Amino acid sequence: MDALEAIGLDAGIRAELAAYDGRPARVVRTDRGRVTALVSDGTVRAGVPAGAPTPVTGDWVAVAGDPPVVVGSAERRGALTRPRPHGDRAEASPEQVLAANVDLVALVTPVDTAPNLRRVERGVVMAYESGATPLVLATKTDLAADLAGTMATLEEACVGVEVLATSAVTGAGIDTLAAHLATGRTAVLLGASGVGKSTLVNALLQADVMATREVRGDHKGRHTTTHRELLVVPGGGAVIDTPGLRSLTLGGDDTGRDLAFPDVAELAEQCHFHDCRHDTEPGCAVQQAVADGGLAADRFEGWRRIRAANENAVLRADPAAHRRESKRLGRMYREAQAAARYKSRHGRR
Ligand SMILES: Nc1nc2c(ncn2[C@@H]2O[C@H](COP(=O)(O)OP(=O)(O)OP(=O)(O)O)[C@@H](O)[C@H]2O)c(=O)[nH]1
Ligand SMILES: [Mg+2]
Ligand SMILES: [Zn+2]
Repeated sequence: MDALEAIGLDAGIRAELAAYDGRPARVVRTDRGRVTALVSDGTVRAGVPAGAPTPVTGDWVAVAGDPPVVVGSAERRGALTRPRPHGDRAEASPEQVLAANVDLVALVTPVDTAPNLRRVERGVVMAYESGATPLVLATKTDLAADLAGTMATLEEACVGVEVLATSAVTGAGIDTLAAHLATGRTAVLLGASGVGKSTLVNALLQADVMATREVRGDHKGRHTTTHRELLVVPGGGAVIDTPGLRSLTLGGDDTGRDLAFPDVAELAEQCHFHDCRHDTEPGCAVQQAVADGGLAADRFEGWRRIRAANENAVLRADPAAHRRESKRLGRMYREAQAAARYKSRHGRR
């Protein structure tokens, strides 16, 4: 099989790229206006013409010329994005694309300590927002004190999402992960620094390709991986290693949330008010389910956190909404002040 077909090049992408006078290539990494890309018989470094948008890791492009230049790119079939950080608004787009054309977004979660469920939930929402399938990759299972218990906790926190137990030390789960990619699919690994992303990549590749953190030595707070990079898996498919993300920022879209919380979304359909916020509204099916144990209180708390994160994202992206919200809070504050003054004047009742 053609090397590019093994990582997902199909007739559709070929046809799109054929419109440009060049050959198909897949971007493995980018730096300062240049890309490193895989072609059918190796790797090229190609320049990006001034003014053209820089492709991202995972993009399908056409390259031509000597020295090679990117002459066109295929429409993205989904992309993992995050809102640009504050103060980084000089860029035209409010979103930063982390990886393009990914089929699986793997939330890498070490189980040597209790997993951070709120973080995993955010990751699942982010994965759904990208249009890809989420996958929770539990790592370091060889160090887990109570593996069965931790896996059960993760599965409860990720309704409808596959949770795969892996260890680079024992090799557990690596074949299963490879099998997910063998059909030419691409996975991107997301997770905090030190969770074992690069170690997992090396296990998949059966070679020490990515540098991993030394066991000894003080690497506190330092990221071992500093670039996003796409790597070809020997049995087919590709994996994108990423630098640890300190926090996962959501884009404000409720679709991802509803896909990640199908249980809450289904209950919400039974609420008396169609725009119920499940706070104190009468006839709220979600609150009812929490009260009678049908919905775990912690799961509902996870949902609320996602809603809050989404609402924040919307406010950040929309200055007018931000001003409206500030005004609303200001009004609430003044009303509370007035009520307090009234109370102090007329005594508590
Ligand atoms: N015992 C054990 N240790 C592991 C496993 N996977 C990774 N580690 C160790 O965890 C540490 C961090 O691994 P990395 O692969 O460098 O972590 P990373 O997620 O790539 O980190 P960044 O590149 O900084 O984002 C290393 O010391 C690894 O040896 C595992 O399955 N079992
Ligand atoms: Mg790494
Ligand atoms: Zn409700």
